[in-house]
Amino acid sequence: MMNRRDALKTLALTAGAATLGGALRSRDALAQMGGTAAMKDTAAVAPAAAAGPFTLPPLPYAPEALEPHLDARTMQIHHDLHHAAYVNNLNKAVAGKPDLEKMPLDQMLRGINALPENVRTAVRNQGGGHSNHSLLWTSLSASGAKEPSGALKTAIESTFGDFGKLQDGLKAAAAAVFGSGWGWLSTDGKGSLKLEYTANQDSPLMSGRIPLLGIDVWEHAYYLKFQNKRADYVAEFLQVVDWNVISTRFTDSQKG
Ligand code: MN3
Repeated sequence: MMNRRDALKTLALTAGAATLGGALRSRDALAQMGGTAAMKDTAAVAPAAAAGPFTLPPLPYAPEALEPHLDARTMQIHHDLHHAAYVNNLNKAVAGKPDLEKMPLDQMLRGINALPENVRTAVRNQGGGHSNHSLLWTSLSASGAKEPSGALKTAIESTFGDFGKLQDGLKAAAAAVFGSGWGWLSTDGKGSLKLEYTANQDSPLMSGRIPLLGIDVWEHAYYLKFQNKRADYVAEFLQVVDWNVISTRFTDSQKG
């Protein structure tokens, strides 16, 4: 499975392919990201797809793959409608701004405060939404590693005591969000770990950190199945995190 760094590289490559048409770029990006023919078809008919450098990555599994923990209908709506809207609106925000059309998303979010004022809020919300959700789908798997390994396991033990305490911390970070936002495990890229939360679609990238795992606690992420029981949703979410992916992200984050 592709990790986030690869996904964002793909986005950067896609953004750089400025001479190709929007549809072709979109198809190329999906092919690079390993989407199946069925996934490409689904993405190709995503509602009101705006031409532009950014494309909706396919869900890396079927919408029902994470049942009974996360329900198929929520996964489908969350990916096909909510994430698609962030991508489309980000494309609209950067349209006609060549510097931004070519800029990798990570770079845009790290430098959010240096962006022109007339696009800053749109990139913050829509670019943050695209980045956060792209990381989200690839963090989950029905059959992934149930516990961290390698350097991440060691860092969790020295920072939090043990994996159970980290999970308690993630639940607390997710519970601490008032309104819409995300709970995070993040790193500084030098081996340290931190639990944090952000409002709306803000990313740890915006404060110079690297997100390893984000829990989306917008109501659209859980309301159909869990209604107001956010803590129940977070507990189920944590059952389908692929800790192999998160462990790899942590190792990669220290490679500069
Ligand atoms: Mn969401």
